[in-house]
Amino acid sequence: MSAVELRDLAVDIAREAGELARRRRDEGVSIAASKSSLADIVTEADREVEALIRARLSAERPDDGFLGEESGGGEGASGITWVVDPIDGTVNYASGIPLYAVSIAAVEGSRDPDRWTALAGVVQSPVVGETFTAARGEGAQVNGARLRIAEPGPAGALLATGFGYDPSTHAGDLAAIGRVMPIARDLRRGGSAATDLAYVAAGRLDGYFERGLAPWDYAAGALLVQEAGGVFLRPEGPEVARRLNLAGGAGVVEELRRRVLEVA
Ligand code: LIP
Repeated sequence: MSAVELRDLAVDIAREAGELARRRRDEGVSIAASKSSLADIVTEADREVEALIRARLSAERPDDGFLGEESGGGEGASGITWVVDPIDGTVNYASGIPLYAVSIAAVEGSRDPDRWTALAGVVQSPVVGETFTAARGEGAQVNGARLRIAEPGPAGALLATGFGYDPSTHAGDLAAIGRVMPIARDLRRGGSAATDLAYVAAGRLDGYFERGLAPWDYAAGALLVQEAGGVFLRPEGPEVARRLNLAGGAGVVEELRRRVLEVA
């Protein structure tokens, strides 16, 4: 199956999954559990949507591997692994904020984000009605329109970031924001990494930085950014557990890297 065919399969599944998520939200959301901290929640819908995605992929591509936020992973025999965040922006979703996305990516070669090659990705925004798609070497689109990253204007870069669920990390993140603001026109904290990355690919944001994302948060969005002419970078640094994730044009990414990591 080609990258385009993998993309098209992911789109079909993401649209069905997005509609399920939206329907469950309208019916009322129940929090199933907290995970790494009280702030890190999972809803019954997260689990149900991931089960739908996993079942559809298993039926269509039984030999592929799976790596999902809620149900973990299974090795495949095909060399292809599906990396899935059923509802990225779970806190938004549980709170009734309509900025959440289904993120599905197909990667090959390894299950290690530093070594895999992303072939296809989709970020589905069910409430806004936008389907962001990319196939390796085929560009990136939103609802069929070609995506291209933007460069900052004279007022500075419109940037996005996020904070982890561990309150003890927030002081360091806020200090990093203080070092970044001199190059920013403004800062957004949307609450969905996959959506932030899709917006960088669409030129709506000039750059994005956030520590400590999970592979399913960025697997699809990173490919969108790259196929839209941008850079997605996870520089090695001292905080291995909270690896920095950067996206944008090359100049913005380098400036963010220097300022967040405090390197010359
Ligand atoms: C979320 C990310 C967000 C980040 C949150 C969380 P989840 O993913 O999309 O950018 O700031 O801490 O990781 O948990 O909603 O799938």
